[in-house]
Amino acid sequence: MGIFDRTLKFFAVAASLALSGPAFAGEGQPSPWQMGFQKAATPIMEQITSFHAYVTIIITVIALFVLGLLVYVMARFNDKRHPEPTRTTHNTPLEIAWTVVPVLILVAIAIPSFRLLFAQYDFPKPDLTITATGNQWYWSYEYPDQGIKFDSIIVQDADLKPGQPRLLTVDREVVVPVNKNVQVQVKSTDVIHDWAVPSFGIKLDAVPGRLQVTWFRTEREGMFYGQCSELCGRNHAFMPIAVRVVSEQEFADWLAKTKASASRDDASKVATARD
Ligand SMILES: [Cu+2]
Repeated sequence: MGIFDRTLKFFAVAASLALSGPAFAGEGQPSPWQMGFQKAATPIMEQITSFHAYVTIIITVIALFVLGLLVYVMARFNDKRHPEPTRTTHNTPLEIAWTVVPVLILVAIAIPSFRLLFAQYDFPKPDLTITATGNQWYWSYEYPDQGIKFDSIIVQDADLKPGQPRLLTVDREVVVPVNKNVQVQVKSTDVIHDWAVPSFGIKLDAVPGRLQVTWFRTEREGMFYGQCSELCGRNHAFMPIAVRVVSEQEFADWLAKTKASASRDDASKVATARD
């Protein structure tokens, strides 16, 4: 196959992947050759996705327009076709147009942009509060109102069960109920980490000595994965975030089970301490 054929094939594959982006995008996790965002699991992420599409259209139209102007100028006003340079220095209508049109474009971008920003920071009354604390190199979680506290550690490749995604699976997942406002308080014990779950539209730095707050409300049950998104040292790539969204009943069951096992853990710790 010649280089031309190969290039053509590459672009054909790239174009078909780009067009089928949403079909490829994983549910709660990235998928091979994914081009777009992960499927939105919260209203905020839906808003982010549509704002992204809207701005991409504007950018594309502007880029094509400028490209068209350049090609036109090169063809029309080159030395051969236009040997005598024009002496034009001012054109008032044109100058007004190229000032006003960009202003209008910026306003058209600013309005939905601010609407999205305000929606992200418009914290609803939380139904559940959890604390995510970044450590080198794992996350620990706390449900302060339920008295639950645990570390969430990556599962090594050799220990993965069928269906568990590599580099994303943890031993203890965050469990939250569906259709509830979950407030997440993000902290760090050492360096700056970042608690990010793409399908929720969340990415928030965990800064030592500072309490950061965000929230989400998922519309579907399922597993949703994220990763630490601030380079934090040697094992930065190995501290995934796994959130399991379940029904209210399953959440109540999980709470009861976790509380019971936590008190058992405490008892065994006391026993070990005595030995
Ligand atoms: Cu990190």
